[in-house]
Amino acid sequence: MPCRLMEKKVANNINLSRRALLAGAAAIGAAAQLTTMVAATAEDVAETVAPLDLNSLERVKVELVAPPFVHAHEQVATGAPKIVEFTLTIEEKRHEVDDGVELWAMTFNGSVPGPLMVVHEGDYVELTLINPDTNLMMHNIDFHAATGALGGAALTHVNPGEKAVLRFKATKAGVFVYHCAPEGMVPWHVTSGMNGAIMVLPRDGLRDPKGNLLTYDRVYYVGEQDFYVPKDADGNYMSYESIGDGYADTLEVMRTLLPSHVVFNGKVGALTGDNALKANVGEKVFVVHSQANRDTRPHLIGGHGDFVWQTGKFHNPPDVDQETWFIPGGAAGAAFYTFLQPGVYAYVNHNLIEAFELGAAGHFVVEGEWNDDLMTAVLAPTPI
Ligand SMILES: [Cu+2]
Repeated sequence: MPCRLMEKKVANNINLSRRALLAGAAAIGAAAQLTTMVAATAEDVAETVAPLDLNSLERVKVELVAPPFVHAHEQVATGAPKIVEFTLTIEEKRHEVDDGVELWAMTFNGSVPGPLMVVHEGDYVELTLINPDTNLMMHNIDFHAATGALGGAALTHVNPGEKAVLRFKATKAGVFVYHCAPEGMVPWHVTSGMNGAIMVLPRDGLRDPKGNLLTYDRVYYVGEQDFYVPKDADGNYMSYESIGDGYADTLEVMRTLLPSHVVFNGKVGALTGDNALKANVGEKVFVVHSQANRDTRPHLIGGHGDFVWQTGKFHNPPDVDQETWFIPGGAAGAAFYTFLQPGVYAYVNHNLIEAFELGAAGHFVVEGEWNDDLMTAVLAPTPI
C-alpha cells in the first residue's frame, strides 16, 4: 500500500472519530467501510490518469453570485474551450427557514441553494472547495455534470481547515445538480441546504425545436429545498445549540419523508416582496430550477413555459407551450418564457399544498403595457 494512501486512511479514521460525536455510532461502521473504498478510489485516480496538458487553454476566473442571480456569461461561446475557475467556501451556519424557525444549514458560499455556475460544453470546470476551520464537519462535492469518482466527491473530501481543487471536463450540455455527499451523512447534508446547480450551455447556444437560436434577456436560478425541522412534544419547532445536536431528531423527521418546509431559495418568502424576481413585458426570461432531493412541478400562474427542458438537458429538443413541468428529485430543469402581460405572477410548485402551506412559491413582478387582446374584463364583478 503506498505510504500516502496509508496516511490518508489514518487521516480519515481520525476524522471518523470526530464525526462519531456528531453522527452516532450506528452510522460509523458503514461510513468507515465507504471511506476506505472511497479513499482507495481517489488514490487510484490520482495515480493512474496521466496529467493533462491544458497549458494552451485560456483560464477564466469567475466570481460567483448568490441566487437567484447568475454571474455574467456568454450565451454563445466565443473561442476555444476554456478552463473556468470557481471557488466555493463551505459555511455551516444558523439559518432562518421561516419567521421564528431556525435550523443549522450547511451551505456552499453561505446561500441555500449554492450559486449557479455557468460554463460551455467542452470547457473544463476547475473548482476550489474550501472548508474553513470554523466548520465542524467534513464535506465534499458531487457534480452530476461530471464523469467519474462519484462525481468528484471521492476527490474532494475536505476536513475543517482543508481545501481541495477538482477539475472536470463538461461533456454534457444542460443544467445539473451538485451537492455534498459525505459518507453516512449524504441526505442530511443535502437536506440541510448543501446543494446547487451548474449550467453547461451548448457552445452554439440554446436552440428551439426547429434549431433556431434562443437567447434570454434575464436568467434566474431557483433552488427548491425540502427541510425537516423537528418539533417538540407541544408541536413547537426546535432549535439547537450546535449543528451536531439536532442530528438525531432531524434524521427521525427525514425518515418520515414528510418535510416541515418546502421552500424556494432557502426561506419562506425568499422570492416575494422586495425580493421578487423582476421582468418587463417582452423580455425573454430563463429560469433554472433545481431540486436535489425531491420531485417538483414548477408552474407560472398566468403564464407558461414557452420552451421547457424538464430534465434540463439541452441536446434534447425542448417541450413547447407547457403549463406545468416535472423535475425529478436529483435534477435541474430549465424553462424559457417571454412575459406578455404586466402584473404579479406566482411561480409555484404546483403541488399546491407544498406551495401554499409549506412555502414553495415565489413571485415575478412584471412591468409594461397590458394587452387587452390577450385578456380583458368584459364585466367587472358586479351584483347579479
Ligand atoms: Cu456537506
